[in-house]
Amino acid sequence: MTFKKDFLWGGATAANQYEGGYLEGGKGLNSSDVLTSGSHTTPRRMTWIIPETGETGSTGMGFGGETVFPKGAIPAVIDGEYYPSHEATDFYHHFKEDIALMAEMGFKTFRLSMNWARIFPNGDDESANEAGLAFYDAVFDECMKYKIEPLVTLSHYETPLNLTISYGGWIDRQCIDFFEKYATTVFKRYLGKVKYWLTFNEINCMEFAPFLAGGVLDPTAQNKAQAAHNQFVASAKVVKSAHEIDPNIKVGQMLAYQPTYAYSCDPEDQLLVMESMQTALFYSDVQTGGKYPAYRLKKYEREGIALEDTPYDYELLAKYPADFLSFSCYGSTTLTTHKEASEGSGNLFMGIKNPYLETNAWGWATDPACLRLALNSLYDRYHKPLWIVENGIGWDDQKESDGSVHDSYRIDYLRKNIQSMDEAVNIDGVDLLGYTMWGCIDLVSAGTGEMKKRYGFVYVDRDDQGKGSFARSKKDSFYWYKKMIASQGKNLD
Ligand code: BGP
Repeated sequence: MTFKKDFLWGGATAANQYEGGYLEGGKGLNSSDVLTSGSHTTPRRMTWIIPETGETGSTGMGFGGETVFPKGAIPAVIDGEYYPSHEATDFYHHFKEDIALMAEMGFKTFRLSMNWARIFPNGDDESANEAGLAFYDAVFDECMKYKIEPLVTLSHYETPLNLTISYGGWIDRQCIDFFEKYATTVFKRYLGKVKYWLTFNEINCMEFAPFLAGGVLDPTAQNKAQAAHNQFVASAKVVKSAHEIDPNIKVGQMLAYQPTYAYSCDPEDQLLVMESMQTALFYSDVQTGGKYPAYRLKKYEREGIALEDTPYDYELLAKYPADFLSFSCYGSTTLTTHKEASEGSGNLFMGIKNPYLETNAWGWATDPACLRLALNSLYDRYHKPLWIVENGIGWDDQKESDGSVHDSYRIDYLRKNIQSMDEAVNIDGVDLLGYTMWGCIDLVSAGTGEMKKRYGFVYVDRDDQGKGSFARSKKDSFYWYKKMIASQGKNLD
């Protein structure tokens, strides 16, 4: 079986994990700039200062580390701490080389995110920062040179830090206007260069890591609900303005989604799975489906959550849903109410170990069926075009002295996942726009801040202490992916 001619094969990245160029060209601080590194066992932290006393410290960012800011503390970059995103893997100075490597693999698309604080350094500035705009002009020109279609995320775990400090992050409705101004600025500036946009990366991350998702400092249930609502309204508003600027622009939603299994046939386990799926699907029910689902409204009623909203918000949501639904999917999650099962881990969703599946060193279960299952569930629910914008496997790759990396485990993972995607498209008839493998050039892990959790087709010489030359070298998977794209997904050998 094969994929349609215009299928968008490629790779995905995010500014906060890849770009570097910290404060260069007038960039302001954003939320990811205050994240330290961590590991599988030690959660990343975010650093703070109490301006009145000068006291500094750190707190968790979700993902196993609870967020508790002391009174008077604001997030800040602290001397002597190591922040992996500041240089990341230096796309800022390597974009020509990297895009050429992508072109060599035959990429039809390249997913990157725009660093909001590079365009509006404080988030609420009167006018945009020209040096920041010019940087992305150069990047998109390079893409055009190779006929690579950019897919641009407007906010990938980044909120200008000033919006957090001065407004409390996305809990303030003014963020809707700031975001709309940012989005319309870049829609107009890159008209004719960028057709595909995504609003918020893994918007449902608001449940687990609201600082990452929306710069929210005080993660109460009320605040998370409000911040999510504001992002939904912002998303609808930018879909509206994108279509007014050019009806050909497509603005998609981005959801973290993976199939979830019940560990046993105990009905209690089935109910647990249902509730867990509602937690994720609430975000696509609103942003792609166009309205709040009953199960979430009831939950808010039970918990005494009252949204600051207007009737016009709901008109916007219904009238301007996302044009397509994109999602990340790395494997599956297994859940149980039975206490004796052993713990597992995974992308946003913690579960238990599935005895039928293998895991990588970070405990993420790889599941050959996951893409077929995910694609079918989402297509059945929304009947909208889908796009897999993240899939891949993190591994502590070892580089040989000649620069080669023999990543047969990655090839094996991709082969099975693409096979599963093929079945969803060619057997089940799902409408799929594209596939972008996560972290196509090695970059910093979002969950742990490590470099050693690598995903790429291209190895980058950079370690967890911030050392390395940033030299790029091709892994075995580079050649495999190139062959696979050239055959339109037919040659998986
Ligand atoms: C998703 C994020 C990405 C990416 C990926 C892999 O949640 O959208 O930013 O990092 O997961 O996760 P990690 O980097 O923790 O391995």
